[in-house]
Parts: sequence; structure tokens; C-alpha cells
Amino acid sequence: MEDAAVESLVLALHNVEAVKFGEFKLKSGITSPIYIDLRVIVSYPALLQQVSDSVWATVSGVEQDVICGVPYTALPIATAISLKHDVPMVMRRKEVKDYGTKKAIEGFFTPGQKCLIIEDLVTSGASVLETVEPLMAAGLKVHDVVVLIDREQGGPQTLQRHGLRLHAALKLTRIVDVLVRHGKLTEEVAASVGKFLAENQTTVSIPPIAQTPAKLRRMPFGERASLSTNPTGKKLFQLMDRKKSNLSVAADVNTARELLALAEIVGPEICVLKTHVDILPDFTPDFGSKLREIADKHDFLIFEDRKFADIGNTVTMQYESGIYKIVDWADITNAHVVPGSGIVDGLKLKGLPKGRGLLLLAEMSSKGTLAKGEYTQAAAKIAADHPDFVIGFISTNPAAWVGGPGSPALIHMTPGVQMSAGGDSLGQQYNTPSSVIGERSSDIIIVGRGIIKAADPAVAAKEYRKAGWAAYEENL
Ligand code: S5P
Repeated sequence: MEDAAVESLVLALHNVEAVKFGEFKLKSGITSPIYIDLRVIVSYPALLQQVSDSVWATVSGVEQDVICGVPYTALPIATAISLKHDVPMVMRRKEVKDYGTKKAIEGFFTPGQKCLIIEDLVTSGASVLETVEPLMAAGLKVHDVVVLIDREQGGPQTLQRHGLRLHAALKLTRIVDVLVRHGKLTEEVAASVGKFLAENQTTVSIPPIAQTPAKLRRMPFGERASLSTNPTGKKLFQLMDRKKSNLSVAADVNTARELLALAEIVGPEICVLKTHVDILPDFTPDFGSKLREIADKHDFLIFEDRKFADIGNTVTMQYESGIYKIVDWADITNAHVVPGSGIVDGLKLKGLPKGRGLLLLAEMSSKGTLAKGEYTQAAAKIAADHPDFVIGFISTNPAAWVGGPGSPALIHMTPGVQMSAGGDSLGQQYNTPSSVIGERSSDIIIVGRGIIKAADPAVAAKEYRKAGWAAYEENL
């Protein structure tokens, strides 16, 4: 910050007694020559603005997707920054200790996003770390912390040990210098502050923060329904909750006739029927309405596994036109994110007016898949950018994503499921329902040949449904 800006800010803080000098007995019993209490700044809007501008200017080169104020004093500072600079905010709930079971972070974010921490005052750095921990556990990346005043008592060093950079708008010794120069403080008091700081360095020993959470507890589907902003996403969560099924059958049979017959048989057990209509030689224009009738009767949604992968303009036509007219009858379809977010915009143009939902292929079940790491993270980011249309992912191991499965508004559907692990001769890899739902934190199992090639698909569907739901309930 420019000298003039520092001077004006220091004098303003001193003027409202946010920074006081004298003899103050601290909670710890130590007598301190300085007392800083920044809670008063909310009473002075112009000062709050000045403080927020100074804090923001201190991190002008630092990248962030969201900001988070350390509760409570820094919350108004973070809010002022958020409003003025149009940067989204998240809030950490202070009262939630067990952040595995209750929502610890309010606001919308995606795992992998960068979060900048905003604090009013740092002494040891301990309260910053208390806020950083649940943010990281939720999958946010935290590298930078900005503070209005660094008391220079060891905070930056402690934070650095946890991989965090502290940027300070003001340092205590600088505040003292300015006040001495302006005749607000005697040299004698300034010297006592210097001595106090030298004698009161903090050392905080806190174990390093884990970047990913221990096993996450699951939020019930019924509650997640209210978080989804897409009508189909909402409907799916409600349906699963009502029907007690997180089974999707991949109806990869040879003809439309067989498919409709299968839908009748497995319909009572499933939440979603997944189709590949381009397999069906006897597809007719009334296929959609016939399937819809069965879906309504047995209460499931229809997912055409089309795996769109072209530019936005082309997919609008592929989705709406041709022989299949997918948008007319499929509640859900899916897309690869390899073309970038334009594919979502294209599909949304046709799908959203009909209330349809889209799944993004973030991972695949096949051996050697390239959909992993940064690609998966990019899919998560695209989903977060389109919450009105993207309802979730095709994924295989969301528990292993940076920060876990992410927003509970988004659903994870996992293919490659059979009762015993293994694979086929063409690269498909199978995991069990309990591993997919329990260990890998997915929501829906997609089962194809495990059911359709079983001696009795109806019985097999019942078994898979039971196994999938039991694994879900176990992790509630
Ligand atoms: O990564 C994927 C994505 C999908 S949608 N791996 C998959 O296997 N799928 C689909 O899930 C695939 O197209 C097929 O319809 C189903 C798996 O069938 P199964 O017979 O191997 O259970």
C-alpha cells in the first residue's frame, strides 16, 4: 500500500479506537501496551470501505475463485469485498464442530476452487487455521490469507508451516511508526510495544491440515432434493428418496421391443433406466412415448446415454433432431467435456426449456481412460458453472476427487458395477455396489449385464437394488 493510504488508514483506525495504547490486561493474564479491537469498524461504513479496499489491494496479484472471511469480525470485510468486486463468498459455520455430518461451509463452491481467506487480525494464526481446515476438508484449495493487521507475533511463520502465505495490509510496527510521527504516541510507548512484541512471540503447534477429508458422511437424498436447482435433478433425488432405490439399469438389449419389455420388468426396482437408442434397429418415433408410459407407471426417469462430444452448435441439432429427437423423451442425457463448456451451453439451449438435466462424464469405468486428474476437475468446474442444467456426473470414484464428491446438489452415477469385481474382455472394469456407494461415495449404481444377462433379470434387479440401497443407508 502507498504510504499516504497507510497513514490515512492508521489514523482512521486510531480515531475510532480500534487500535488503542495503554495498559491492557489480556485474557492470558499478560499486560499488553496495545489493544486492537476491529469489531467497531462496522459502526463506520466509510472506514469499513477503506479497510476492505486496503485488504483487497494487498492481494491484487493473488488468484481466487471464492473468498471466505474468518468469523466473525472479518465477515463484513469479506462481504464488502464480495459486493464491490463481484467475487463469490463462502462462509464457514463456527458452531459446527463435526463438519463431516453437518454443513460446515455455506455457499456454493466446487472442489478444486481456490479460496482466499480474509481476516482482520492475526496474532498466532490459530483462528485462521481453524477456518482453513474445514474449507480444505470440503475440497477448496487454500494458499493465501490476507489480514488487515499482522501483530507480528509469529502468525506468518505458523501459517507458512501449513503452506499458507500471509499478506498483511498493515503490520503493528508500521502502525506504531505512523502514530509516533503524527504525535499520537510517545517514543516511550512505542519502545514498550517493541519490547512487548519481542517478548511475546507465539509458537502454535498444530498438526498439518489434511487436504482431503476422512470419509464423508452422506446427506440424505431427500435433503439434497432441495439443493438442486434443476427440475430433473430435484425430481431424481425426490424419487430415490420416495422409492428407496439408487439403482439404474443399463438397458443395453438388442431391440426396442426387448427394451420396453425389460423396462416393465425392472421398472419397479429402479430410479433411472439408461438407454442407448442408437443400438435399436426397430426404433420408431413412438418409442419415447411408449417408454414414458412405463416410466410413469413404475416411477423412474429416462436417461439416454448419448455421450455428446461435439461443439455447442452441432449438439443442439443432435439433441433435438434426427431420428431419435432425444430431447423430446429423455429426462437426462450426458456429455463429454472435451469440447469445453460450449457443449453444455448448446445442450442447455434445447434441454432447459423442457426441464431436462445433463450429466457430465467426469470419469469413465474403462481401462486406460483419459478422463482423470485435471480433466475430472475441469468437468467439476463446468458443472459448478451450470447448476441450472448440469445435475451431476458419470464418475467412478468421487471420494478420491480433490475434496471428495463436492456439492451435494450434484449427483454421481457410476457404471461398471457387478456383484463381484472384475472386468470384460474389452476393457470394462467392475466394482461392487458396496464399494461404489460406500467407499467411492457415488450415489447411483448403473448396472447393465449384471442384470440383463442374469437368468432372471427381475430377481437380479431386486438384489442390486437391495445392495445399493443398503450401502447408501450405511453411510448416512
Ligand atoms: O464410463 C462409463 C460410462 C458409461 S455411461 N462406462 C460405462 O460402462 N458406461 C455405460 O454403462 C456403458 O455404455 C454401458 O451402457 C453401461 C455399463 O454396462 P455393463 O454391462 O458393463 O454393466
